[in-house]
Amino acid sequence: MPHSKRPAATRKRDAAQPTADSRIACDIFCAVIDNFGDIGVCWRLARQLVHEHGWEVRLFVDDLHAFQRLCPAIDLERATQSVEDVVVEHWHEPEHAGETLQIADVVIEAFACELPSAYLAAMAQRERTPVWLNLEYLSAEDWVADFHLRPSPHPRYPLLKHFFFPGLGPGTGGVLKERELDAARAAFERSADARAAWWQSATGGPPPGPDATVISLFAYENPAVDALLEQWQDSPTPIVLLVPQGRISGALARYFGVQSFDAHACAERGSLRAHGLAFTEQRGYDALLWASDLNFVRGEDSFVRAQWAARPFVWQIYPQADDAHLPKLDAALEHYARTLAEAPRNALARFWHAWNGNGDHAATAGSNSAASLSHETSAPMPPPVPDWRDFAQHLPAFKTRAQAWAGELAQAGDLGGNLAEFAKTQLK
Ligand code: TRH
Repeated sequence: MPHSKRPAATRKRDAAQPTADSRIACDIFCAVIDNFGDIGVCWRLARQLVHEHGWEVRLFVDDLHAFQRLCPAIDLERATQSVEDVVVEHWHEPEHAGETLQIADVVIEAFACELPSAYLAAMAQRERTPVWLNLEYLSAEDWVADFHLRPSPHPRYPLLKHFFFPGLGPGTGGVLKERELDAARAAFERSADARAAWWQSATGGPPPGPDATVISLFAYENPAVDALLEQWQDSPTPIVLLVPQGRISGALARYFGVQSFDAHACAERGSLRAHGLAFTEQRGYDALLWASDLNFVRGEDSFVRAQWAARPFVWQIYPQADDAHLPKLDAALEHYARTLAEAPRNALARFWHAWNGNGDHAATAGSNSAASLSHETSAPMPPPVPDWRDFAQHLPAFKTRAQAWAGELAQAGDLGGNLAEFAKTQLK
């Protein structure tokens, strides 16, 4: 079953746990639309299928630059390379993957990217029909469980595609979680030395004292950030802000009146001390979440990692046309905030919505009088202001809930394991 012409490196299984399905060959196709989430999810899944399930994985990706940001071992010049026992193919044009015509047992098209037509035709010719999965974007909405694993016959070829839906609840594909993740977090939390080493390498100094609230900020450009920085500056207790270099860095630079706010930047104003951090290799991002008391995350993969970090978080969802993302934000809140008491639940919803620019929600919830007023007078609505004091008073409740939620989420199962199990049932 394995790909016949694999580089020898991929056939080595020293690092992998050999399992019953160790000979399954899998091709993952990833077209990078924007940012890091597409490749972030595919890279995580590829590694997991190799190292936890013993599969042979080729990852076709069309943007090696984006990939290299979270995996510095990627060589931009190489068409084919083996990294951590995953064969990485630079998918340079739609037909490229068809050249080799080595069709895998399991073919995953990520996020509805289109398979090369020659590859698709060869899939139909293969003696043993491959298992074909479309890995969808994560949504916490209820309909996801109904559509998860629905088959869809190809209109021309005798091929069946199944839709694999990640989700936060039972009956969905779950979300990615490596087997050793909880143990790695526990080890970091237990070890004062590991934490001190992390702070030294990330910020050049020791960890802050226990009275400080440590906040990581991974975000898109956001008009609400200035108001939040001002509130942190005026906070009665110290705030230490950790900002990985990226789309929000310009706002920090403007706020502190400096040229840029990239790695190694450090600035203070009032109670707020902010550090610019280097964008790390993907595994390194988890430690930032573990080192913080509160995490601002975005998109898909960091949103999931924040949940496994079992700490309070604020989600900036990937914005879509016509506010199509807002029901998804509410669906996530419904799961995550389900068992919170009314006051913290409402404060959480207000804050998340304000951070996502949704003044309507803040007005409905009665927290943003400026927004309510302009609604009545039909003047253009000012950007909603996230109310830090309103949110921060509930941090202990959010912390307790975050810990319980990580346990609940685990019940949906790990996406990599769920996907491997399903594929095996189809390969029989
Ligand atoms: O980069 P994103 O905004 O990606 C988004 C989402 O996936 C969205 O759903 C999708 O539609 C859009 O892209 C096209 O956010 P996300 O999903 O959190 O991905 C960020 C990745 O970057 C994640 O795998 C973690 C990783 N990362 C690092 O490797 N190092 C770092 O220092 C940081 C901050 C992140």
